[in-house]
Amino acid sequence: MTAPLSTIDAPLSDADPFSYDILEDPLPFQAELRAAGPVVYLRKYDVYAMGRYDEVHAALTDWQTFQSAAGVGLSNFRYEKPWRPPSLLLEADPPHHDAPRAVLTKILGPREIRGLADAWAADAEELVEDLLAKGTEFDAVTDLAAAFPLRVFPDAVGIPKDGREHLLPYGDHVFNAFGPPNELVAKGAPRVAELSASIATKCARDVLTPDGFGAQIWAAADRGDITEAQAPLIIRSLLTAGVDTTVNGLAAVLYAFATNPDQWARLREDPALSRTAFDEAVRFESPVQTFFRTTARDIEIGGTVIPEGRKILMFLGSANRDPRRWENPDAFDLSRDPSGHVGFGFGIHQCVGQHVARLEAATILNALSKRIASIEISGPTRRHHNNTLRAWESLPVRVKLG
Ligand code: 4IA
Repeated sequence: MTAPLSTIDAPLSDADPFSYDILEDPLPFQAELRAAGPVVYLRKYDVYAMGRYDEVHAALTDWQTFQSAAGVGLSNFRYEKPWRPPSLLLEADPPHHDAPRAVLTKILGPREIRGLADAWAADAEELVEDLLAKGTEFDAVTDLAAAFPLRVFPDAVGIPKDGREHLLPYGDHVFNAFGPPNELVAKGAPRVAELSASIATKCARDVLTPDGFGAQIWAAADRGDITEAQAPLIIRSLLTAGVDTTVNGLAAVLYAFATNPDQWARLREDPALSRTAFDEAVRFESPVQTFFRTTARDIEIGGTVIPEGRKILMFLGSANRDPRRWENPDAFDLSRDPSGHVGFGFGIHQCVGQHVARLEAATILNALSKRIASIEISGPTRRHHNNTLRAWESLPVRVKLG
């Protein structure tokens, strides 16, 4: 399968972006990738890669050339059977993509979800009060970043209480499975059948509460906007894409504030900055670091021709730190306008749940900023390694009230 090197005119890299060292700290590798050129060939995986903002942004916008239906992981669905039925959103191109996307765009729209805000604010305040009642030292990952989405999002979808402990491990495996079949994937393999079966049971019409996102997806099937066969898979998308991402997005913003106390002070002065803060954290940390596209035709980029049918790895995290696009990209800075970041993707596949994620983030930040004068890291931090996510296992923090 590997093309003879003489036919590859891109700069070559022997790096493994899914190796332990690069997952632990991807930034030095990303700087090398951007320096090497607009397109680089990764010999270890026989794929192309892009690390600069302009090319990543352009490719995400050009879904006709950079298709998703062959999978957005390393595995090429033209030759390999997908490990689970492909997502009707993420792993689809127009026209198949469009009806499921239109249904979710409406259900998860900014106006449509506004009704959740008051109940979520009360939940966030209760979570913060209960936590502070126990003390001023806690783990910002388990006690906040994971606890809040798990408290509000499964209820918003309307799934039963039992089996919710499967959501994070299932997501962790799905995000690993976009990468190569390395030890991270092997570690998840023993539980795949159990976790997939559990998630599937949550997507059935009769287990969902009558008012949640899940029921609204079934109502769209009743109207004929999507088919009955599509409904459970679209609910599966919410359960796959809606938990680990927001957990790590919240962890990212909490880590950014704990290590940039001046920015926390600014947020306290102007709580309306909470939304900017979250998008800046998504730019800065890029919880979803990478995914692939597949070329639908030969395409020339910066003097390199990528042949039709090839996988190309887009480094969202690298594009979001590209100094060609961002002034002082390694600073977490609330005075910046982070819009245009590709942390939610871009173009027709751009995160359909982004308004939900922003509401979760703004809600928890508002609850915290009312009570907490400062946050600092109080012990050794630990990354969680995942082939796609830039994630945290543990962020011990100490807060001062006020
Ligand atoms: C799906 C890229 C990521 C956020 C994502 C993962 C899974 C799905 C969608 C998006 O299963 O549809």
